[in-house]
Amino acid sequence: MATAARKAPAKSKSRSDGKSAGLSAPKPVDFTKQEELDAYRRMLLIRRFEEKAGQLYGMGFIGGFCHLYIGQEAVVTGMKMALVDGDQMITAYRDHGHMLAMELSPRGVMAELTGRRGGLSRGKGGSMHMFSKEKHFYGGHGIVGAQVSLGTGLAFANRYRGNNNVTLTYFGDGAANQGQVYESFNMASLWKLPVIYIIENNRYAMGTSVSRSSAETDFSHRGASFKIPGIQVDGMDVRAVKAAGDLATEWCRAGKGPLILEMQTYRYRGHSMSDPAKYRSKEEVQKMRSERDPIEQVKARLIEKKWADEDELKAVDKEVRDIVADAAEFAQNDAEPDPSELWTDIVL
Ligand SMILES: Cc1ncc(C[n+]2csc(CCOP(=O)(O)OP(=O)(O)O)c2C)c(N)n1
Ligand SMILES: [Mg+2]
Repeated sequence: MATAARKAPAKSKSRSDGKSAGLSAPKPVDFTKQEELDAYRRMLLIRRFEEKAGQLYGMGFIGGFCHLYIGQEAVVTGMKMALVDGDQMITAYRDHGHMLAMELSPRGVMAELTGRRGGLSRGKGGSMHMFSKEKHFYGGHGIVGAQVSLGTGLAFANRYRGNNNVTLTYFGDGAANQGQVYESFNMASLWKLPVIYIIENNRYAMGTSVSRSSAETDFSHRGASFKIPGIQVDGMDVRAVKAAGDLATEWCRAGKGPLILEMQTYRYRGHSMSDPAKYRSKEEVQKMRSERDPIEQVKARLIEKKWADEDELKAVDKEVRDIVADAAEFAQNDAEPDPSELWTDIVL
């Protein structure tokens, strides 16, 4: 055997992670009082909405699949705070929080969950299939990883049109092992597309933990073969997410191409409503809830800085609960789609 073949392979000098591109996770931005209150209200709306969706599911008003976003609220909230009008978002099936973050109507989302005609897809799409071109929200996708190619296509259209908008393409730690993700990475990097790949690492894909399913568990490195830099972000701290969002949107708008943000987060509920979550301990969930909860973190800062007292925060909660109660009322009483709708919106 030739000697050269026995030599240890030379270490690659050019790692394409965030560090080699001069990137590292930015420090959490200091929020103003208004930003803290805004983040608190937005995250609370998602939390209360999802709690209500869980209840309606239990009561039989919602059928089929329903994946709740409770615990992950800081991710969509912080990222939304970094967007400008016209920026787009696309995600998977754990999507109600993304819709509310993009300001789709709570009534429209809830009525879609209950399959009523006032729903955003006129009651025919359900939890995983809602869209709003007006609000630049492109779904809601049930096929794991499929939205990554679509999000890359949206970014391609933005680049082609030269409109300077960016596309947030969300996917999970499980989806990060899908082949089409890497085909998309290749094209996005080659053509310097303005897309931010946001990997919501909530530590599980259905019942499989990241350590059991992924050879590389640092998801910020997943773009290395395609020269896409990435950074890891504390996805439970809305300020850290906003700081990363600012960095990433500036990066894309400067024409530097795609970027990966690994959001380290956690889902409190099971994978879907039918998951008894036996693959993890109650203590693990309880620890995250009590020590890292994204909403409690903001609340604690607001109180510590004397920017709001308990009564003011209760009033925000009441306002949010009223919005959710109204949406639930509507979603339970609105009519079901007319049977003639069976023959509309069908691609033949
Ligand atoms: C192509 C495909 N394979 C498998 C499934 C079944 N499935 C639905 S969700 C899921 C796990 C995905 O986990 P992750 O990407 O981490 O997202 P999370 O649910 O944690 O948000 C799987 C395997 C699917 N919907 N589509
Ligand atoms: Mg996951």
